[in-house]
Amino acid sequence: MLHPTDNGRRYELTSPTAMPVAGGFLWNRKMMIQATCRGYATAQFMQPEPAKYSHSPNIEAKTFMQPEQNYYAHHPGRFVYVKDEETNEIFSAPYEPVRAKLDSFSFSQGQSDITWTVECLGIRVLMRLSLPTDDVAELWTINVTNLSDRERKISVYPYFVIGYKSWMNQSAVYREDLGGVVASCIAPYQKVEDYPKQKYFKDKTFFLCEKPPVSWETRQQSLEGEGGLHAPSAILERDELSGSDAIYETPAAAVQYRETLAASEEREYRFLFGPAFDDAEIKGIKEKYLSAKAFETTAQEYAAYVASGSGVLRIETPDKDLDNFINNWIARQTFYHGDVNRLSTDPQTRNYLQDNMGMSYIRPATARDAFITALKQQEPNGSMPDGIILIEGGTLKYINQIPHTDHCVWLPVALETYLAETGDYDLLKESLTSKHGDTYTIFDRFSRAVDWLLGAKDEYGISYLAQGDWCDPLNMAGYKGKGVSGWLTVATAFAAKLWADVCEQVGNKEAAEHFRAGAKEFNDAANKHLWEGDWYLRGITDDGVLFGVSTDVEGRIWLNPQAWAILSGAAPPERTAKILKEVEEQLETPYGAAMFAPPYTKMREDIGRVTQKFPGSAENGSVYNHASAFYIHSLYSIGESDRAYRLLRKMIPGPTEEDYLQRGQMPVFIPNYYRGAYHQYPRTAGRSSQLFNTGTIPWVYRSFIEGLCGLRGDADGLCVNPQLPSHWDGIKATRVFRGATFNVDIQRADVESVTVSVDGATLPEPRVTGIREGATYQLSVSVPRKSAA
Ligand code: CEZ
Repeated sequence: MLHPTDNGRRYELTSPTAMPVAGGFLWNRKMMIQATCRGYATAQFMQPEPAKYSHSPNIEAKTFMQPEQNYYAHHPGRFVYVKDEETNEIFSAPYEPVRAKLDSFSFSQGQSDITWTVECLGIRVLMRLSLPTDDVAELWTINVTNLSDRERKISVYPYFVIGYKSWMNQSAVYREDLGGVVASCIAPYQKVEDYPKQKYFKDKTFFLCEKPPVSWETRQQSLEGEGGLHAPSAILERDELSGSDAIYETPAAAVQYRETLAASEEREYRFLFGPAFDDAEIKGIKEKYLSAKAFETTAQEYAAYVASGSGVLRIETPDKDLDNFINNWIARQTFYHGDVNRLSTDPQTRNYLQDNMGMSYIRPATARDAFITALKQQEPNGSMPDGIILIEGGTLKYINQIPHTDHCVWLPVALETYLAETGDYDLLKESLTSKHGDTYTIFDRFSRAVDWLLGAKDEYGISYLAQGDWCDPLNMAGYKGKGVSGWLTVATAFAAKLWADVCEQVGNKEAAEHFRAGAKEFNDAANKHLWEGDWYLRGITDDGVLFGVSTDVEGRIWLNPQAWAILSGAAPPERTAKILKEVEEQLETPYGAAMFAPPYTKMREDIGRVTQKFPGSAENGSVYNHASAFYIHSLYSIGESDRAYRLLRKMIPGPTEEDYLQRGQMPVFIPNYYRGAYHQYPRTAGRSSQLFNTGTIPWVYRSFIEGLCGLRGDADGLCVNPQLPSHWDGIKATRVFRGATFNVDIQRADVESVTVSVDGATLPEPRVTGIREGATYQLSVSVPRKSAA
């Protein structure tokens, strides 16, 4: 049903019904498309705000990408109907809208393309989607082959959804001169001040055909008729499509090719689908891309673009499915986040910094620029805004209009990874004038951010929560200005500790002491006021009610305060032991650790929106992978290798069929959550959100690099401290680090502590220094037979 091909570089699903919403995604510098196995697609491009060219049949809300996206008959999709002209039977590729019983089916996600191959009625249809690197257009190749041993007369009808473009003005025509359907609209607006911006919108949707069709249909209703999308009247009841225009009617792009195919004969078609401003742009796109040759070179260029983000780690472990994910998919997802910032022009500050933390492994120069871009927007009081504006004249939207108190935390956190990877301490010396006109060095800006955190506390020394911290919808526990966050208190301590380490490293002892003292104060306050029974509580409301405590029937124990209390050093060993036990008992499920449990079942007005989400979905007690990844990182930080690995492995779907079916997702990305509520709703527990936008990914990558493989940089070397799960005897890894390549062979041996030899010579300590760019090193690493844990 689901298996890797091409050495794990592709994953193939051979049923359209077993995991009906499973899909994959492609992106380039200007667009993103998420496509499902059954043929639905959600595409967005930047102009510069995210926009669509293939719409649903009614007005769509503008919002962030949704988890557990629902699909329905008229959902945007890319389909090919095939009609047997002799029997009038039809089917559609890849599966929707006809849902005919297919003889074979394959949906295959590759690194830089997605293909669907289906066979039905003795005809094979192969659909292949690829993107250019820098333009907004879908490149489709469709091959139709006669598999029977006789001549066949068929009609082939690609049908690409354009949908409801505008209530002001929409239409579509077939343009002989351009060779395809062109739909036009005026994107709706009401404010006069929007006109100057919108007049340059790419309001046209084109569907261009390399080969002229015999007929076409641009009116959605006429295609569908009374038969419905699964049995369209225009196809079943007519020899040819009607060729009608859509005049203030919902547009569609459907064309017909009538073919007589000898046995085994094949036809190949190429199409371009996308948005444009005007005819000239459409003509330009057509000339640039619509030919066999151009498709080929574009695919090569795009493959090279994706490969440019292939990261720094290859592994060979006893778990081949894990290797596939790490070697082929995790860097790809990291690169997507860092290169296009989730297709947002004002990413949340914490997302922006963490996505760029991931970029430290992919393209460190981009991460470096991100610190500069973010810090140029630092407030005069040292705090960070809720979002980082990436375009001239951009504004803070949606969640970024709601005050959160945690954004400064992510500066030292992301910097730690960047410095470990690059050793670029010079960054801190640069002087930066912010958009508010103040000038400080980057070092000072970090200090100011951490000082702001250290100051944002109540009389007990606990951090204020305002309308949310890392948890966006935790919006009503602190909105009156009194409520505090247990997590942020230890997160502040951790941030201060990380920053103190950097201060120390650059020789600023005074600052190091100052921030260490700050970290200690917050840790002490946490231990004094936030430890309640056997774990750290989540917060205290505006009215002084403790939550995330043993007396809570819902939301009793939250993962984040535990993970960060371990990271910050707040938790002494005996408390850590209790935490580990409680997390395992109360939060762990077969799909990972829940963000808290039990989920809320009704609104708590002193906690907020999070309690209104469906129990076990998103922040309301799902296996929210981002939170789980923090916990895993904390486990590696204290040598809890087995626990860490167990949870890490659970983040990747599979490899058993049962697990794939339950999650409903291919192992080509990590989603933002799997459903929790394992005890309340076992039927849906583990189900993937299918949303590949998530801060999880850099943390997981980091856990593999620094934790499992233990190959982490410091100011001038590579430290080696692998933490293999105890049931593994050894692994091999290839680590690219500061321009050098390390082929690492890690084996258990009779050693007391980790021992490293480089090119045959044993090192005095497990740390490689004097690394030469361009060099290749053979590292032999011996680890003790029993892990320290
Ligand atoms: O957004 C994420 C944020 O992008 O939620 C995380 C937060 O740390 C990330 O920065 C945890 O709250 O507003 C909502 O209720 C949404 O659910 C967002 O909180 C959530 C969505 O998953 C975004 O895709």
